[in-house]
Amino acid sequence: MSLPKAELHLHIEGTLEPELAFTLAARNGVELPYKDTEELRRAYLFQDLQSFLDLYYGLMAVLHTEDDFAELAEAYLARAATQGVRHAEIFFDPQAHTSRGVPIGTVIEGLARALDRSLERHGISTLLIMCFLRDESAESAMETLDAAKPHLHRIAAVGLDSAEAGHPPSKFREVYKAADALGLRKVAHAGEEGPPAYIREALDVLGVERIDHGLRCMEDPELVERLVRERVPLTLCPLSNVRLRAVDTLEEHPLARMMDAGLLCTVNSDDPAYFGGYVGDTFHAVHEALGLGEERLRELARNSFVASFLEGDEERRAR
Ligand code: ES4
Ligand code: ZN
Repeated sequence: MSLPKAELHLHIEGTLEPELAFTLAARNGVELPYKDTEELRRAYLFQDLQSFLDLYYGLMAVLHTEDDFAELAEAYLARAATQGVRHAEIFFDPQAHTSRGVPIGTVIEGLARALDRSLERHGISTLLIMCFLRDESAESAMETLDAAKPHLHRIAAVGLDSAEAGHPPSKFREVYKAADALGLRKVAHAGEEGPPAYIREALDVLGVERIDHGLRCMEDPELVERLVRERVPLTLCPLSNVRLRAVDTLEEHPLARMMDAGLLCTVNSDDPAYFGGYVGDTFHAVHEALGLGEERLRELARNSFVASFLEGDEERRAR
């Protein structure tokens, strides 16, 4: 089934398929520590978030030019269209590229080239969310925000990602304040591997309007009550949670319980090239593993538009 849906939790670097990685490696003269795409795919057995991040940042070494970023985004959009995606709010990690000497303008303008023609080519409206790496310093995040200033017309929101434990949202209070003053909207990963307290901090200290993951809110009934009352959307990524071992099996994923509790849940793919499926595949997987019926799947698809940054006519068009 291919319900029209919005994808709200998608790292564009996480859509780098092994085939494209090898193509770009050859084009840019980058030597990869894998013999071929099969050997690379065999390395996709992760113990936790960090073991995934190590491989993920390593493979980004193949991305160099505007063309590379445009091709990466174009490949995702073409694929997303086949999965019923009508709107995509796309994360990117500028620091993972600037730290390798790739200018932030190359990243943003390359991605923007594919995004600008996405509605016409693929029927998908798009916007960009610039993420700060939370395991880097707040100063580095502030420098990144500063460096993005010439490109701000291309950026809708800021986000926070990478290794969560030990890097609470409050570390980025000033950066989010500065982003807010620039008119950017705000989201943050919280409660993926970090505790429920990080979800509260993301709301209270950073002022985010959406929580990415938020899985661990289920350990804190008072927090669940608040998220329900305030209609805070959660961008859940069930296949990611299985691959990174936040849950043991998809059958044990709390998605159905979270919906029953009244949480505003959405289902997303996170890093689909690494976690075994794009967002349509993810809908299919939760249908099979959790027995979510058609009504629940429709609710998830509807929620994805409600939780998106689209409003009014734009939202009606996308649905
Ligand atoms: C990520 Cl699954 C996940 N969690 C945190 N940061 C990320 N960056 C890319 N994928
Ligand atoms: Zn994520």
